[in-house]
Amino acid sequence: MNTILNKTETNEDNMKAECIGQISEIQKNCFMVRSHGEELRATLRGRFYSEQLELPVVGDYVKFRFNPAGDSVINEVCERRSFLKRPDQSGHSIGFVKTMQEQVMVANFDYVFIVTSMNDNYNYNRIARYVSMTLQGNGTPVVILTKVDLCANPGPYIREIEDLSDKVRVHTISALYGIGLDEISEYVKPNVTIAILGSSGVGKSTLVNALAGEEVMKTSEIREEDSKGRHTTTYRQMIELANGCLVIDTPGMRELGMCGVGEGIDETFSDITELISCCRFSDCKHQTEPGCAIIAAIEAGELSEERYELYQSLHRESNKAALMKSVARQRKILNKKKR
Ligand SMILES: Nc1nc2c(ncn2[C@@H]2O[C@H](COP(=O)(O)OP(=O)(O)OP(=O)(O)O)[C@@H](O)[C@H]2O)c(=O)[nH]1
Ligand SMILES: [Mg+2]
Repeated sequence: MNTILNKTETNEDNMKAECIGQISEIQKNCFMVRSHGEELRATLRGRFYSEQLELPVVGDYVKFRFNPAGDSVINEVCERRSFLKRPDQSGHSIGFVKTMQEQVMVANFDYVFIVTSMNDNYNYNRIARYVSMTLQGNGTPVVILTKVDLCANPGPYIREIEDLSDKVRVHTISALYGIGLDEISEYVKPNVTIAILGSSGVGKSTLVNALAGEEVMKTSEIREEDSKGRHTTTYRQMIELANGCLVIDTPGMRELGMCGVGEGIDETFSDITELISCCRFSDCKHQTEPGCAIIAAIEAGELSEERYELYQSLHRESNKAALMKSVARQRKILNKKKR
């Protein structure tokens, strides 16, 4: 499908040809495009800015015009088969969002490695968000519990993740000591793309280095006082491993909002959605209605109240953000009309 740069063509032919490449790195307005095994510098065509088109992200396939004498020019972003997005509140506090938009973080991955270490960083609620976002974005979530060499008893963490969702798989590793890497090698295959997400300091780049077998990413020690990372990786970067697997390393995320990921939440909590479909009334609010399968499951001890509360709170948050996004969009349209 890809019209890739043909090196036998003359420069003039190349100038006319539209090629397809994949964005491997973005720094300010400079885009690195991988095409035909080479990395090219490119900038965006003016209409991306004048028409406020969605900008490419790492992992995106783009159509570009090759320029052998300097920066190539990206004309168009191809359709994404998977993507992760989060609300971008542009500096406004959550109740006062005027310009809320969604920001796509990475695209066209197969797996999302949700990386967390088994110390203060571990947060069940955050993992549930990552899983829901991944499923919503058409990827397969894999939870990677790192630094197993420092954890005396990883069992409870593993069981908790296994109980979170039947859509997620979990592995414990120590990238530093090479423990558990065999298990995850089943994902690391040619033509597979893996996006690696998680907080700063959990060992994302150390894992990338272990997979690459050399130091391709810089790493640094976490702070002693609070075990937090130092935000060593500062931009998203796609690395091709020797076997042709693509790995996207990302900067540590501070917080993770969700917007319009209702289907992903339902997929994560498929046991709850299945129960809901068994309620006697299709508009059941699961409060006092007779024949409510949720109430019955909680009473029978088959569904914990905490799990149901988490499911509801994630939906509330996702719906609220989606509403704010639509208000912001309407406001933008009105403002345009006024001008
Ligand atoms: N003991 C132990 N330390 C690890 C392991 N993996 C990573 N570390 C250490 O954790 C620290 C942070 O690792 P990084 O790979 O830089 O973390 P990161 O997630 O990429 O952090 P950011 O780039 O800031 O988002 C480094 O000192 C690593 O050596 C592990 O499996 N065991
Ligand atoms: Mg890093």
